[in-house]
Amino acid sequence: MSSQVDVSVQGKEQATVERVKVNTGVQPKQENQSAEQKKLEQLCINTIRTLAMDAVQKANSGHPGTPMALAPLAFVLWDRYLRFNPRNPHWAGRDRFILSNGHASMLLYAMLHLTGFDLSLDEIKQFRQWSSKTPGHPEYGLTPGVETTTGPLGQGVANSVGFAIAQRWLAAHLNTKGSDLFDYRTYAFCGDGDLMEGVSNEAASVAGHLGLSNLIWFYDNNHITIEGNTSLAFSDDVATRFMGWHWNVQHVSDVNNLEMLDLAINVALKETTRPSLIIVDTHIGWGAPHRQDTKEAHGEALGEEEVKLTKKAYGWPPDAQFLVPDEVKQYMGKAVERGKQWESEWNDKYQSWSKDNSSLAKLWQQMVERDLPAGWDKDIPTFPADAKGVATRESNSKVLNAVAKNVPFLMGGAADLYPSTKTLIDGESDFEKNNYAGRNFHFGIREHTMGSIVNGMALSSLRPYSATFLIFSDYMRPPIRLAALMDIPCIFIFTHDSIGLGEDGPTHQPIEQLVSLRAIPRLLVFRPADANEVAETWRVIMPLKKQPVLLALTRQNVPTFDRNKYASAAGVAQGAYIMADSGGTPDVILMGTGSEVQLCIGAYEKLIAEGVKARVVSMPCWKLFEEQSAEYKLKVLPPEVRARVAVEAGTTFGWKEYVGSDGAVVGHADFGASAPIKDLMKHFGFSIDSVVEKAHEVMKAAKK
Ligand SMILES: Cc1ncc(C[n+]2csc(CCOP(=O)(O)OP(=O)(O)O)c2C)c(N)n1
Repeated sequence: MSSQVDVSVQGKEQATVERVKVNTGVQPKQENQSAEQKKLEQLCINTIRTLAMDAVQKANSGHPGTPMALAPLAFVLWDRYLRFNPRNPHWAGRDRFILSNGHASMLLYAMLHLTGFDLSLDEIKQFRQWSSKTPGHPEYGLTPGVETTTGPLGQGVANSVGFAIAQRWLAAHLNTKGSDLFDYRTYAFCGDGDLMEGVSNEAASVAGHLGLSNLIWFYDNNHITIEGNTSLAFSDDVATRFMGWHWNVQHVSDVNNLEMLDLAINVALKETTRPSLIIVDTHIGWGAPHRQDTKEAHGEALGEEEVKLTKKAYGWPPDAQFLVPDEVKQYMGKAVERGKQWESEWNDKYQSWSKDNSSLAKLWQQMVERDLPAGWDKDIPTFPADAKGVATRESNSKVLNAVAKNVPFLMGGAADLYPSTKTLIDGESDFEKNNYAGRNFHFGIREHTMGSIVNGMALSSLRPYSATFLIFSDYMRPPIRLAALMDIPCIFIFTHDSIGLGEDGPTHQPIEQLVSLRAIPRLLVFRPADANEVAETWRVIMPLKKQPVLLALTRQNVPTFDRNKYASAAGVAQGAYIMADSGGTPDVILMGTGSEVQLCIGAYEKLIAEGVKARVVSMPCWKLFEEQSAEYKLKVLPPEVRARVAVEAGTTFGWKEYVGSDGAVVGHADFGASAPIKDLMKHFGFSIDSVVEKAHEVMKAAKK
């Protein structure tokens, strides 16, 4: 057999073909397999296929065609290469496998079941049903062996870059001379949809730039998406794209040729400077007489008759359902012993490594447990009162650095904006191709993939942050939402958090972003009012093990409040707290967040001078406030006080919840404008006097 991988990508330009051709010098591993072994492998592959067909048919919902097509690839990879321990899906030394085309979830569930993960055949029979471990798309934390939640196309492969970055970082810090504990690889399957999405393009560009040779993507090149043939909307030369991003590209022209798959994987494993893409030609719905190569095979159950005909074509008993032949059970079940052995060898290595490197071992344990080193917060500053104040992006920089000093696994970067977001870790090096130990990341102007990469890093025990302007959270919303869905502790930092950013104008001024981000379930959105609220925010967020957080910070200075006069900023821990109060039942409550708390305080001082009983509630994090006891909430916002004013330089949407039908909101529900901040605030009505005026209005209305 030739040792040259076929790389003629769909007859595209000769140049492409020539450039991709590789003389591998590698012989297919399994060339001399016995006919019996080949038969057994085919039986395993058909079991994967039929389980997927049966599960989708039973649910009458799901995607049968892609698992049927990719079964040989999944089999070869999991049987011959992937290192994992089904009895301990969290084993740190395992390779990571990501199914980015998450709609093909039955492929993953079949693999997990057959290789002995805690996923029973009953769970397979409950595919897509209430409370099963086999949901429509793979969900991290729900199904053992699922490394990340996939389904929104492109996310999985983008996460995989974060996984690969994390491995490189861990290796740089934890591998010692003679010890390669952290040497795992990350494999991802993806389809046309994944590779059409922008986020995967950004991710591939990052991976190629960083030379992540520990990363291997398999592209399911089946020419079919939901609407029909890919020619409807897609004519890219994928190989050339990836070569342009400095990837090693190979092409296997038949997924059913296990030896060619084997060869291509071998070549990818030998690559030392580039990530690998293996383009694999497949036929969706493989073997189904009326459904193969059709769009219907993508997302419709085959139908009972077609299932039977397909099984017949496979040489399978047509009426058997969810059949796992004993030989398959036995053969694929060997993964359990293999995995135990791998892990036990790894554990032995770990024991001797940890004896010689106790401080590294301690650090690693902290990362795994998401614990923080003792004294992690000892350098967080307290900021003295200062009327001129400081922008919260600036105070955040100081606090971030104070925390980073004591938490070595806190790391991150910006999308080409660190001089503005102030998120560089001082004195630390850049994470680059020739320095995988760096803690400062340069994600380039790629916000979407920055979020997805950060998710992948968090899923790999690091504590990552990202940074850009709040307006560009719109470019990052999908990974932020997925971080919340997965319960992973990412830190999404956003600065320039309102029209207060000034002259850059309405394209850069967030209006509806804050409230729309607050609407994401489980995500904690913080908008601290001053430097000390920033400090307290970090005290709250760092110990969180399962919750992503988002910080909205100002470009402009805000006063540092005198905490002898006003309540301690430690109230941030309750999400909202009484910051100023004239005593007794208030006539009016003024509430706000971030840069507008100063307007509430200014108005409060004026109102109490007039003899009004007033209260200011700083509300840096709505969701945290909602989590407090009913008693606390009633204390902060007593229902009998109906005269309430909320102040926030953003849309008014959402504040009714807190001000009630008698209250008023000083906000701005339309787009901003390009002008100096002073003029914007004046024209849009953000002033102490306008808050005082609104306070009088609501007090009057509440008396009626
Ligand atoms: C971001 C995103 N957009 C749209 C969808 C809906 N969707 C699910 S699968 C799919 C088609 C994917 O085609 P392909 O990757 O070729 O998968 P195959 O048909 O080969 O299984 C689409 C549009 C999605 N899941 N995610």
